[in-house]
Amino acid sequence: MGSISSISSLPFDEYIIPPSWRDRAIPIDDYKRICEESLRNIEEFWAKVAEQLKWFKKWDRVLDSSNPPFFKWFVGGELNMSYLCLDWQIEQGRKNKVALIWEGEPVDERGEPIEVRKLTYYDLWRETNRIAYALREKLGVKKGEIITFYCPMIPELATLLLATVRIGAAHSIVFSGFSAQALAERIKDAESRIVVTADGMYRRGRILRLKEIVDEAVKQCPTVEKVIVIRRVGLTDVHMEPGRDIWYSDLLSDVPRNVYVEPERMRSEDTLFVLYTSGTTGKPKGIVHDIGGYAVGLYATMKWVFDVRDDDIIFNSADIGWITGHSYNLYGPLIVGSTFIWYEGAPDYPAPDRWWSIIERYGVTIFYTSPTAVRMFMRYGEDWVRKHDLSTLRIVHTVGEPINPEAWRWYFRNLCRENCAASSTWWMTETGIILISHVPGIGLTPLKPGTNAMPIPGVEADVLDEDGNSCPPGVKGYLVIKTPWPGMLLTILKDPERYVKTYWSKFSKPDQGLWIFYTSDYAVKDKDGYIWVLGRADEVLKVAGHRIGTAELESALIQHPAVAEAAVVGKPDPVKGEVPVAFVVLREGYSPSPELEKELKEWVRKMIGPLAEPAEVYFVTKLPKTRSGKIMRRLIKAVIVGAPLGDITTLEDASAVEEVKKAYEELRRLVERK
Ligand code: 6R9
Repeated sequence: MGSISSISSLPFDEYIIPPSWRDRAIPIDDYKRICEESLRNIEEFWAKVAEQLKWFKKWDRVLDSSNPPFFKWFVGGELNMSYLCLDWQIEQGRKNKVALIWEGEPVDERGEPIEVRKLTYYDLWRETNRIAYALREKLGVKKGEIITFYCPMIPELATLLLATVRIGAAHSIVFSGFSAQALAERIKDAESRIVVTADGMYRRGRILRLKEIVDEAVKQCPTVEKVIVIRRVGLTDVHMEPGRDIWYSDLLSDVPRNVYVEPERMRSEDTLFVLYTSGTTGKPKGIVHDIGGYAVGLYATMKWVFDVRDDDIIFNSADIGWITGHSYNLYGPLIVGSTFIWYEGAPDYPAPDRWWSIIERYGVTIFYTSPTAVRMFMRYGEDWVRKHDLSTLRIVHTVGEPINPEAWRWYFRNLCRENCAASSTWWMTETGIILISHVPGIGLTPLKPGTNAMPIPGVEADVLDEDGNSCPPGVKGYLVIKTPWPGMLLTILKDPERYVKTYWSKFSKPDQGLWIFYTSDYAVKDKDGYIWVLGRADEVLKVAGHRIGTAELESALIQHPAVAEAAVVGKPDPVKGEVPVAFVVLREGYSPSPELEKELKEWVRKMIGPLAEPAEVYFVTKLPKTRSGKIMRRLIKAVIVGAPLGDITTLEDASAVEEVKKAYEELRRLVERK
């Protein structure tokens, strides 16, 4: 089973120290002392990390708390992310070091990759400068504007992003699996003048025509003036709107090879990027990240969580469209001057050992992936893994959702040969950086299958009950962060109120100067102080590690002419962790049918993207509601997971108990029949 079913089944008392890590192992109490020491003065602590980076101008204040919860890090400081990722690395002697190894999806008849490109720090630097020049001089890109990217994982994207931030603009990357509708919404919110895309992309041997999706989206976006198109798959019939669309190669054709663009001096608290993520309403939130705090947080976590050394080869399987791609598949690896791999395509193309062949081919030492991927490979079986020499691996971490102990054990045995540091790293789009994990770069505390271990130094986390009291070991509560940290979000784009309400209202006590960040996750601590995140406490699903709000799904469904009302809940799934399941009330004149079910699934696919497609659609005559008219998702959820009604009635309007029971029984019969 994918999800974590019960707290009592968690292996709180299993302690594992991989043999090759014995000399880097530290006792739990020693690690706790390091953390306590760091928390005595977090400003002093983080300033020491920040001093290791290169600033154009040093900060005046480490942490500005004058307008909480709008915390600002390293105010007065000036820096540039593109400079740190490229120029600074070259200054440190990495000019000819390979930065990015890129492997395209297509293979030859032996299954070997046809396209591999290796770009050094100097290659990236040169290309970035040329693009920066073109963006600024030819397209008039201004400091502070937001460019939207809808692209496959190709090297041009890396340099375009680095060029964007070099000249002080910000990016909003939209995952290339999102629909035209979802893309349009994000372009409009960011008010982008420029959108970057490719003609198409490869996925499982097929070509997806990305530019067409952008064309459809841009129709609804009056702010868009230019669409830059990278030629990736070589389609010959791409529509190019005169005056609006420009090929990437044409944009660069007359830019001198050796042009140098001085990196813009950015303030620490300026915006590096916006990344949209799901919340509890139908409207995605534009999470805004700063430059200074983010750079410092990334630098620290690359060293502590990934223990990066100069000869490491990092393979992170996350797409750039998610925060894990931003932080640990671009900026993180570059800011510490490492070599990292971008693989363009599907993990099981042409066969379920594509990733293992990549690890073998390049001698990957650090692998970062998701529990969903691990469970998918468990299904394919161990033989695919055993065919390959994975002995170079020394660290294999996961992210995105809780990892069930069984999946952890599988990869620890089969990928790690029981000899790697293997941690489930907890963090969020909002946190920017990993906050809870083992930190082999500082010292490895014993591993436990499925745990997130303890907060990194300089960060204080806890598990609280509804009243804000710390939960004793073994008791489930809400995960909170009790100190500001570098890398934290600045705000929600154009919606500071929602920022305060969503993250800082549940447990903060402003009158006492107490600001507590609410994560919306359930968690439990064990007696060693290890944290085990159990899943979301709000109406947000994690489908194959991808965050998707039930409200977004519901709002997509009710836009279909046949749908009067809809409720969506998550159902545990053995591979994806969770999948959406929809309960739908039809309008007059429509009746349930397998065809309509299929149509509604496709509708959601088209409105949001393939990852949002409901696994099942149930047609009901009415949805269970409280007296105040709120849909009782908890009840529907209980039906779906086969849980007794039990404590649900106590949570809701007591006078409705009988009705609630009836609704529960009715839904249960429906679900059991299916
Ligand atoms: C990085 C990322 C954030 C949510 C978060 C939590 C879940 C992430 C986890 C984990 C258990 C882990 N989550 N990592 N749960 N163990 N190691 O995934 O960001 O897409 O914003 O999602 O993901 O529920 O609240 P994002």
